Amino acid sequence: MVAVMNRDSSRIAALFDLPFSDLIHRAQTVHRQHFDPNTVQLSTLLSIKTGGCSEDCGYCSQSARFDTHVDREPLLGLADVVQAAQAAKARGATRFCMGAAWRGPKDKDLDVVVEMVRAVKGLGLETCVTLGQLKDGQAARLKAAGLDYYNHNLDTSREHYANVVHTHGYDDRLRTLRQVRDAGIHLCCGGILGMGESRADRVAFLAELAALNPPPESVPLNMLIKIPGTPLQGVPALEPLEFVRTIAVARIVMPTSYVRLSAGRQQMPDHLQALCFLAGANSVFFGEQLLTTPNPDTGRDLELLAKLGMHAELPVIPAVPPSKTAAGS
Ligand code: SAM
Ligand code: DTB
Ligand code: SF4
Repeated sequence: MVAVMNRDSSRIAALFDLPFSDLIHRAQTVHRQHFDPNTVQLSTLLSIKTGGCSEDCGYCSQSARFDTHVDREPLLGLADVVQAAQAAKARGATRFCMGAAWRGPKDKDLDVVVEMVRAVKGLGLETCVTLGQLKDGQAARLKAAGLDYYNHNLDTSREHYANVVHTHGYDDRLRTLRQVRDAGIHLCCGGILGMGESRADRVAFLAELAALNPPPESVPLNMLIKIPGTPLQGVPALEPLEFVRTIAVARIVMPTSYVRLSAGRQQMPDHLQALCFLAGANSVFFGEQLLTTPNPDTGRDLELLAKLGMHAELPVIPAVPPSKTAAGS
């Protein structure tokens, strides 16, 4: 079935077709209008509940339906989470993202996560969670606890999603995104490239993200990590320059969003990561582990940033209101 192209999709397809240098120039120009091009935002991930997930997402190590290297573990305790968040802050991360392998949280699980969000926020870090589909009222509870971002990816085009996931659908994803927005939480929403999708799927995927109105504040773009035991373990690798092109087009169509160069950096040489930054990526996951797979050592990352003359984004210090005596005397 050929997807119908609307005006936005045609514009996005035309960007993909540009000569590489022209595309990168356009992306750089847009990037510099909205961001310091030499600053990268650092987020650290922690898997707070690993494995045993009921869903069948064909890329995921954590589905109970596939025989992978990942075993099921219980929800972490508050003290372990606080310790990991403190360590992330000490290394220079400004956001702490907690991920759970759930179709969605039960209310009793959410009670625990709410305490985690409150505690991490209390350390002066931005907070993010990715817990799957939400039920009515759950987003408001997370917002009240101090949640800044909710990560929930569309992952690919609507059409290709149905080839990769069968236990829930694209409209379920969109419903959770709406609940998150309605609760006043920032959206972190992106996807995975290299899942055997066509360029038309990548065009449709970016069109969906850009149409979220406003687009997600944070857009993680992951290169598929091929997990032995999953249905996508043998999918042909995406051409790296096509990955860079996708980042550049994302930057152009979502000019004020942070675009995160996400999973897959461990497998990328420095010069490919540099091209991704040149294309407009301005955020990474920082820390030696993603959820169930390795990420580059923090030492290697700091060296790479130094080689490129780039630096980590500093925490946003909340403004202190003037005291009554200072203002009044
Ligand atoms: N269960 C929740 C959900 O599905 O939204 C949260 C966790 S899920 C692991 C979060 C995201 O990680 C997925 O949407 C996908 O984009 C990314 N991801 C998972 N496995 C991956 C892999 N093997 N390679 C690249 N990205 C992956
Ligand atoms: C996102 O888009 N990428 C992160 C985060 N959101 C939760 C997860 C990447 C997972 C990579 C595979 C793993 O470590 O299991
Ligand atoms: Fe993995 Fe999330 Fe899908 Fe569960 S819902 S299988 S954790 S991607």
